[in-house]
Amino acid sequence: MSLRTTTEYIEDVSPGSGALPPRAWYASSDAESFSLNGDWRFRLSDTADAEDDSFAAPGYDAGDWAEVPVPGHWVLQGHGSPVYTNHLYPFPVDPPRVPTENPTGDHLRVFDLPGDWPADGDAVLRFDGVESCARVWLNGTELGEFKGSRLPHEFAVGRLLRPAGNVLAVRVHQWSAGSYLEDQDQWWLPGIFRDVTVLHRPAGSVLDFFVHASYDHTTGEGTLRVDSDVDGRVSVPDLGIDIATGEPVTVPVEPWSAETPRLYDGVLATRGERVPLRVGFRTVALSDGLIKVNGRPVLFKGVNRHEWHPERGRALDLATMREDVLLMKRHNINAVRTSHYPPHPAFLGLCDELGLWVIDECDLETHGFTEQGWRDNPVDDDRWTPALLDRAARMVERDKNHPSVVIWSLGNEAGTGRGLTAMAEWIHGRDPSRPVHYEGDPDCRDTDVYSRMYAGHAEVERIGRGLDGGPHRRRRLPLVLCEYGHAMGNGPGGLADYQKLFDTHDRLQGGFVWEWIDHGIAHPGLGYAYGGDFGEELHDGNFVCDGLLFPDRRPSPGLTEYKKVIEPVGITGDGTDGTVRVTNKHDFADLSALAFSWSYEVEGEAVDSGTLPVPALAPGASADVKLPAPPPAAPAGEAHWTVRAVLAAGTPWAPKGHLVAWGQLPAAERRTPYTAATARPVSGDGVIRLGPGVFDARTGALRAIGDIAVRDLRLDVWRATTDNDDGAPWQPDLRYGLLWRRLGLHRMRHRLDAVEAGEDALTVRTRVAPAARDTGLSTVYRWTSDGDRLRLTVGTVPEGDWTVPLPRLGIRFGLSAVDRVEWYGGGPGEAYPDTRTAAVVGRWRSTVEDLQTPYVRPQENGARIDVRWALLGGLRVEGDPAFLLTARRWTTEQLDAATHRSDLVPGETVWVNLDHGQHGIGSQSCGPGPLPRYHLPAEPAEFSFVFSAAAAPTAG
Ligand code: IPT
Repeated sequence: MSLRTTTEYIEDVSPGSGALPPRAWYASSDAESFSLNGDWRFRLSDTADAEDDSFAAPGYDAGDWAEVPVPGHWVLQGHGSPVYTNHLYPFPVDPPRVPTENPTGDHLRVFDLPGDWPADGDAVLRFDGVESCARVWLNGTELGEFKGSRLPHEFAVGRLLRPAGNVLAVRVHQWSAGSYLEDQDQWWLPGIFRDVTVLHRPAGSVLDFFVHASYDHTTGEGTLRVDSDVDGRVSVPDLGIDIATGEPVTVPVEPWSAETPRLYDGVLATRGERVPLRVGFRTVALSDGLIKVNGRPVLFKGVNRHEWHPERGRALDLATMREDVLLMKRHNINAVRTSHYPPHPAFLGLCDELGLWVIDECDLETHGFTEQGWRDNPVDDDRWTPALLDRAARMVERDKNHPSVVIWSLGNEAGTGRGLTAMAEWIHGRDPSRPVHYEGDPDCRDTDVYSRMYAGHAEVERIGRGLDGGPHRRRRLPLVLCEYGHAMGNGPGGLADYQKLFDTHDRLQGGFVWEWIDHGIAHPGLGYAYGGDFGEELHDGNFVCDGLLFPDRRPSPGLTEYKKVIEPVGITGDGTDGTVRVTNKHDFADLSALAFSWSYEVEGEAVDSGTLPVPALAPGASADVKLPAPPPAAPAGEAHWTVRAVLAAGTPWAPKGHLVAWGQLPAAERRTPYTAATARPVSGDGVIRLGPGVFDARTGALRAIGDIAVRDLRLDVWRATTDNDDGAPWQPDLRYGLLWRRLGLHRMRHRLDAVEAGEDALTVRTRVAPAARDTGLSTVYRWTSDGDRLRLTVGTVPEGDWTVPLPRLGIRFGLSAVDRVEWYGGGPGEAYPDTRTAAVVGRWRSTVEDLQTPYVRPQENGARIDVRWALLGGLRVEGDPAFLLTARRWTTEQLDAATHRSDLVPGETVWVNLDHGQHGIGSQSCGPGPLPRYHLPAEPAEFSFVFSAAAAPTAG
C-alpha cells in the first residue's frame, strides 16, 4: 500500500509527510472530540519489515494479536524490554541508518464514531506522542508518517471517517532517523505513549491562534491581542474585554507570575468553535543584563523534570502530572525545565494554574556524537535542518499560549551547528516575546542567556562577579545553571552554598537541580530496576536514578534539603538581641499569605509558643522582629527559638498551615556532659569492670553496659560509598570511593597494642590500618566512669602519608533487640555536613527501619546530624561533642555490597555508628565534589561518648 519502502521511511531525515501544520494545542472546546485511548490490538516484530502492512486494510483479522493499553510503552507492557543508556546510542552511529533489529509495534484500533458525531465539517486525528516514528493508516488509506516523539502530529481525516467500523492502524518503529535526535539520558521506550484523539472541526472552527498578553509594570496595565488564523472575537468577562481577533486592548490587570498565577478566563469564538482561554498577563524581557518578568529580575529555584512513572514510564496521567506540580510547589520550587523535550501539554496547563516558571525544551539531543568529537552531528548538517525546524515549530506552536512558559530551549547536549542557529532564528522571529536558551554552545551564538551545567561554586562566583571572559560577558548575559546539584543517590551536597551565591550576585539567576525523579522501573524481584537489569549489553546502570524523588514520588532527603535552601523567607538571627530577622525572598509576593509563629524549646521540647506579628514585607525587604522575653519558668538546658512561616490560608497547592519556611536561633547553650572519673577498673573472672561497663580482660573489648550486650565496638572509618563518592569517570580526582578503596579503607585491621587498667581509667591502645598499606591511625580508647555512666574518649593520630580525606571517623558497635530510637539533635531526616540545612534541632523518635533512606542503589544513608544524645533501645549515649548517628540492621559491608534494595536483609544485630565526622556528600556523580570545608581530613582527633543504661523510648 505504501509508496516507499519501510527503510526509506524510517531513515528519512525529513520530518515526515502527511501531517497538518503545527498549531496551538488546547484541551477542550465546544467542538466534539473523542479519545482513542484504551486497549488496542498489538503485534510486535523483531525487525521493521518482518510483516507486511496488510494489517492496515479494513477487514484484517487481528483476533490473535495481543492487546496493549494506549497510551503506553510496549516494553513496559510485557513485550520486549527497556534499554537505558545515558548518552551512548545503543546502535551503531551511522546516521541516518538504523539497525535491522528494529522492534516494530503494529497497533490496530477499530472504532465507531459517537452517535451524535456531527455529519458536517472535517475532523483531525491527533497523536500527542509516539516514540520513535509512526506510519498511520485510516480505513486502509495511508495518512502519512512522522517523527518527533514528544511532539503532536495531526492528520486531516474527515473525508475518511465512517460512522462505524473505522480501522486505525499505526506502525511504530523503535529506531528511526529521529532516534539520532532523541539521545536524551533516559530509557528508550517505544510506543504510542501519549493520547490519541479525534477532533471534530466544524466549518469556521479555530485553526491556530496566538494569545499575546503582556504587562506594563509602570502602568499596571495589560495588553491583550489574540491573533487567529480564523477571524473571531475574544472576550474576557472579568476584564470587560470583547474585541476582535487581531485587535489589541489595554486594561488594568493583575499580572501573572509563578508566585501570583493570576489567570483570566476568556473565550476565543470563531464562526465554528468556542475555545476557552486562560490568559496570564506577563512580560519577559532582558534588561540590564537580567531576565526580568514584569520589570523584576527573577531567581529560578528550579528542577529538571523528565516525565516518569515507575510502571508507566513516560505515559503519565493527569493525576501524576498534578502531583508533580503540587510536590514542587510544596517544596518551594518555582521553576521547571522540561528536560529534555516538551512535556505532555496538560502539564503546562498546571504550571499556568498553580504557578511555575517554565523553560520549555525542544525534543532534541545528539549527545552520542560527542564520542566521535561531534563528527557527523545532525545539528551541523543541513540535511537535518528541516527536521530541526519542524521540532522547533511543533514545540512553539503547541505551547506558545502558556503564560508559564517564559523561555524556549533549543534542546540539550547537541553540540553546535547551523541547525541550532536556524532553530533559534525561527523561534526569535515567531515569538520575540521570550528569550531562547541552549546550554551546549559556549559562545552563546543563538541564545539570550548564559547557561551552564554543573559549574562548581568558585566558577559560579566568578561569573557572578563578572570576572568571566567571552561573549556572554561582553553581551552581559545573565547566568542560569540549567543543571546543577546532581541528585543521584545520597545528595546532592552543596546546595546551600550555591544558593548563597545566587542570593548575593544579581547576575546569577538561579538554577535547576538535576533532576526531579529517579527513573527506576518497578520490579518484582529488585524493588526498582535500573540500567542493566533487563540484560542490556550497553547501559549506564543507576545513573538513571538521580532524582529528588524516589521512583514512587516519595521525597528523598535531597528534596527536603532543597525546600529549606530555597525557602522564600529568610528567618535568621543569633539569638543575642531578642529579635529575629525576617527577609522576604520572593520576587513578586509580599508576606501577607503567611502566618508566623515562635516557639521556645528546651532540649527540643516546646516550653511556650505564640504567634509572631510580622509586617507584610515587600519582596526583597527585611525587618528585625522582636521576640517575646524567654519564658520565665523554662527549665535549664540548651534552648532554641524556632520561628515558622506557614500558609495563613489554603492555596490551590497546599492547605492552610503548610510549612513554608523556618529558622532556629540559639537561646541557651548546651552544657556538655561531664563525668567525674571516680570509678576504678576492677579485674576478675576474665573481665574488667568499670562502672556499668564490662570488658574482656585480655582484649579490652567492651562486652556490656549494665544489662545491655555490646558487640565489636571499635573505630570505624568506612562508609558504603555513595554515588557521589564513586564519582564520574571523567573526574578521576573526585572519585573518592575508588581512592578510598585503593587505600584499603574498606578493609581496616585493628591491632591490639596494650590493655592498661589504671587508677581511674581503662586504656586500650591500638593501631587501625588497611592491609597492604603503611598508613594507619594510632587509636587509643580511654574508658572512665562516675559509677553510673561510662565515658569513652577516642583519640586518633594518623600515621604515614594520608592523601585523601576519610569517609567517616567514629565508632561502630552492635546491639541486639533495639527497635525504637529517640534523639535530641538534628532531624527528623538524614543530614550530612553539606546537606544539613533542613535539619531542625529537636527531639525526634523513629524506628531503626524508618531511619533508613531507601536509595534505589543502596549506599551510605540515614545519618542524623548534631545529635546531642540518643536512646537506642535502653542505651543512652551523650556526645561530647555532638555526633552523627546511624543505626541499621545490616553492616556497612552488606550495605556496600548491595546493588538493589532487595539485597538488604535485616539481621538480628543493630549496627550503630556514632561519628565524630563524615566527609561531605558533594555532587561529583556528575558535578563538583564537596567544598574543602566539608572534607574530613585525616588529622589528630579526639571525641567522647558517655553511655548509660536508661528506659527505652516509647512509640510516637
Ligand atoms: C547532563 C545531561 O544534560 C542530563 O541529561 C543528564 O545526563 C545529566 O548530565 C546527568 O545525569 S550531561 C553531563 C555530561 C554533564
